[in-house]
Amino acid sequence: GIKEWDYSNQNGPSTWVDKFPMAAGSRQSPVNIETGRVETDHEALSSKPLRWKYPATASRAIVNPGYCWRVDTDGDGTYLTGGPLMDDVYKLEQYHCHWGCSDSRGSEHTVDGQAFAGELHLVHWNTTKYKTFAEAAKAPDGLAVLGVFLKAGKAHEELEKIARLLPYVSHKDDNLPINESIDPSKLLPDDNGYWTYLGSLTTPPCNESVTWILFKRYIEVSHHQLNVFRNLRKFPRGEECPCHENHGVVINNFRPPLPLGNRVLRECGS
Ligand code: 1SD
Ligand code: ZN
Repeated sequence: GIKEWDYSNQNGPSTWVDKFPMAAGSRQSPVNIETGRVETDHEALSSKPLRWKYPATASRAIVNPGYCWRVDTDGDGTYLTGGPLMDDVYKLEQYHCHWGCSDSRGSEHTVDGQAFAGELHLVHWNTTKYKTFAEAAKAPDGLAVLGVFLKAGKAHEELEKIARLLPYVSHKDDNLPINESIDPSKLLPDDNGYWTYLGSLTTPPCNESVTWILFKRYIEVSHHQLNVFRNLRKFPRGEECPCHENHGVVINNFRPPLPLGNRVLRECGS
């Protein structure tokens, strides 16, 4: 199939605005983080520390939507609150990953122009103000995404559990229930210093509904683990890849940075 959007030359990020007008907005993500121009906002951000809780049983199913891998979670008992989110309580909806064709690219956000090998996103929605994920996704304060940069290095134990499941969801629309405990909190770095700004979903329809919280510290994953990600297919089982581009594997599933414009990037912690 012909796709509404993807990361190819024909339907890639520069064309998304044609079908998804929100992608042309002034609050888009990702952005480049210019560390020299970040505002240290100790008072406002650290008065309420960022806090989260994810039960080890939260990870319910692993899915291949044709453009990444995604773990759907049971939001019950999960929360993310504090920091830029103030007193609102957000629930975990899913987490997924973006990566490159090589270890030198793949993240969506960049830091002083430097890309990482990948970027993990934990997607949450505001249960204090909204009734459903869909409703929250349309609101300016509806979603909060925790971002974690991945750097090629030593193998990551918790991500290895995911890497071992990926061969079972190798094709688009494959879906596998998770019967072991995969703990999303073990995917976060040890130190919780972060950058935060107001942005959007990085995939169509690019709703401007996300409070982004990006950890300053990266986590390490092995080159082999990244290669397992790079083996996922963009097409359903049994369907021949109609394009010759990259033999139909999911790689370079990242949107390049957009202008920060008038927005303020704040930091908390080191
Ligand atoms: O790319 C994801 C997309 O897959 C979907 O999960 C969406 C939430 O509905 O979030 C975007 S992202 O902005 O977290 N990359
Ligand atoms: Zn994402």
